[in-house]
Amino acid sequence: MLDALRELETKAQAELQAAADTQALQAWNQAYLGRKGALAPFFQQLRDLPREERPLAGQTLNQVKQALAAALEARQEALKAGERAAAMVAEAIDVTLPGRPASIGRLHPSTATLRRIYAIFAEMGFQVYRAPDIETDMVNFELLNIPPHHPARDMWDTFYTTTEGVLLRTHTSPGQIRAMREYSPEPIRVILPGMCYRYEQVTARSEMMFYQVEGLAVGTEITMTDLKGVMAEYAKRMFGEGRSMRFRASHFPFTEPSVEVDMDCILCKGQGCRVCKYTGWLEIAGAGMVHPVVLRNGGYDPDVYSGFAFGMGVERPAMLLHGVNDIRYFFGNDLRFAQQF
Ligand code: FA5
Repeated sequence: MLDALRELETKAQAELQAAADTQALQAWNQAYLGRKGALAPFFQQLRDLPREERPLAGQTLNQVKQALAAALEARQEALKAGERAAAMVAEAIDVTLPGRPASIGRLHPSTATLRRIYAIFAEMGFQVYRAPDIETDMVNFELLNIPPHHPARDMWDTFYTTTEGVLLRTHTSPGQIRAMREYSPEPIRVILPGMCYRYEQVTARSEMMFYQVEGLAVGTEITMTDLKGVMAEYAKRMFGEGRSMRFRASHFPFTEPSVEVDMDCILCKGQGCRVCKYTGWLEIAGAGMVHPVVLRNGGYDPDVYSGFAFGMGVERPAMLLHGVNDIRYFFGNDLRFAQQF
């Protein structure tokens, strides 16, 4: 029996070393150490041995069983370690690769331009006044001296809500009424920035939504000279020293007299180019003295008070400053454009 046991141990050890995965180990375990395994009959035989042979045979049988169990455990550990090592190689992470940089947000080009404009007017004593994008027909048109039949409504047609008389503002001028009604009879010096909306053919120069900045000054001694000085100062600070200005007679229902404010073309320096349509001049704002009817609608007595107002785009000057040739880039949501600023 002892010889047979030794022989079995040698065979079992050899098979164990050959087992290459956990499945093979399980099969081996059943074949040798299991209830019906190769060792089990030896325990039966033990009972049939002569009394004097039993201690040595029993001891040897236990030794073999323990040796095989220990060998199984060692083999299991070795296999696991091998599997772990293989996985480390197969799923290796190259920690020397540089990390992906966190992307840092930046200001939208319109916002950046707006902030430049705020800074320029802040130094001239203008505060920012916020007015709503959603307006009533009354404030967007009627109180600005544009009654329902007025032809200017065609030029400033907009998008309407399903609520009668409520629309998206076409310009920032209705904010004039809101600021005047809040401050009258105090003097006012504000700029009113914000988004405007128009039922407009979208082209390289015209969007259906764009920013404007309105300016409004109301007091007892405000004259056209103040308007000219403020516009000239703005042009100089925004577009550089040595600007020439031109004030062209124009018409807006809410100002009287009304002007278009032009400056010499910054690209061709007044020589004439494609951008200024070979005139040498670029329009930078519509402006004028606040119409007496509008002053009255805002709560100021036009015999005592006067004021000037102007309204200008934001994307168009940004296009000039940064050499952008199509306004549609501003709200096209293409990061390749926005990231250049
Ligand atoms: C007005 O909107 C008047 N409310 C301006 C004003 C205010 C005059 C106060 C007098 C007193 P206008 O429609 O011209 O005017 O627009 C003013 C500026 O807004 C334009 O010079 C231009 O820079 C910008 N703008 C107008 N329409 C568009 C458009 N579709 N896309 C981009 N910018 C536009």
